[in-house]
Amino acid sequence: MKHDVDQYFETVLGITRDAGKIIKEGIARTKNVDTKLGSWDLVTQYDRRVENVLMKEISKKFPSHKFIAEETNAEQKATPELTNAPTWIIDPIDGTTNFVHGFHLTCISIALSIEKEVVIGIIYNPILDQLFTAIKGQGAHLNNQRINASQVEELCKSMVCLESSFACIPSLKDSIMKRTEACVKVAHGIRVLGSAALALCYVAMGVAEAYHIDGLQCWDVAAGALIVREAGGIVLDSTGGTFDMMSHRILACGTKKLAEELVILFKKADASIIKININNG
Ligand code: 2AM
Ligand code: CA
Ligand code: CA
Ligand code: CA
Repeated sequence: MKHDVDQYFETVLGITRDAGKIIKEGIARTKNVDTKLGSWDLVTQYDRRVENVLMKEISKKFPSHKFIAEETNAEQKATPELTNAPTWIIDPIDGTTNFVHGFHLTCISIALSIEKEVVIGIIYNPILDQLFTAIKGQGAHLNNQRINASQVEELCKSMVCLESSFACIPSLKDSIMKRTEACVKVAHGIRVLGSAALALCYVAMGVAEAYHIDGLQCWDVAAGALIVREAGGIVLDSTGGTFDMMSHRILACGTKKLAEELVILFKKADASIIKININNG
């Protein structure tokens, strides 16, 4: 079947902008905040409302398309499975903790996968009215202006975006702390923005050189990874291999050289944990 990707893009862009109004109106209001995996993993009535609106409106236009969406997935307690079918991968609010605190870095992230390849990425921050978009092969844009990833090749000249929330997960904690420490010692600076999707957009527009965290889901990274690549950046598995959005490991950089330096640094950081564990018996 032939797909009119440009038409899918235009249609879902309009739906996304409309859904953004819910976030813009909600950010200053009282929210009902529930937790999922733990006290750091939040969800509000707005996450569910935005997701429902997006799925309902997209289904009306494209009834045969499938969805992988964060809150629906959480309710079903399912492991997300990607098929060859056209599938909209939706994070209704990326940066829920920011949203709950009224902190302005929060967005909708939507990607379209066809034959397991992401061909559309849309990330919209309705508070700052920043719309990041990419269609495969057509470059990356912020509010219709072309954006490009940084050309910086050395970590000592880089701004690196990381995450802190996963440090609450015992299996990830040691590695996150050691990798963060290693970056702190070398990089120009590190930033923890609280939105994976927006951090990837900042790599795409060259204001950050790298973004990394292990533990994310496909809806956190599907759109952002395409936007980084279309901006000329590189997206890898954080072990240095091929990126797979279903694998929970991501390293996005402006340049290949910087990515290589970070992969080596992360390997050394992880090896130091194993040594500590051996020394502690
Ligand atoms: P979310 O806001 O959609 O949950 C910082 O918390 C970043 O990590 C956000 O992009 C957040 O997405 C993502 N993230 C993914 N899984 C998370 C979890 N279990 N707890 C907190 N943040 C999570
Ligand atoms: Ca969440
Ligand atoms: Ca998310
Ligand atoms: Ca979310």
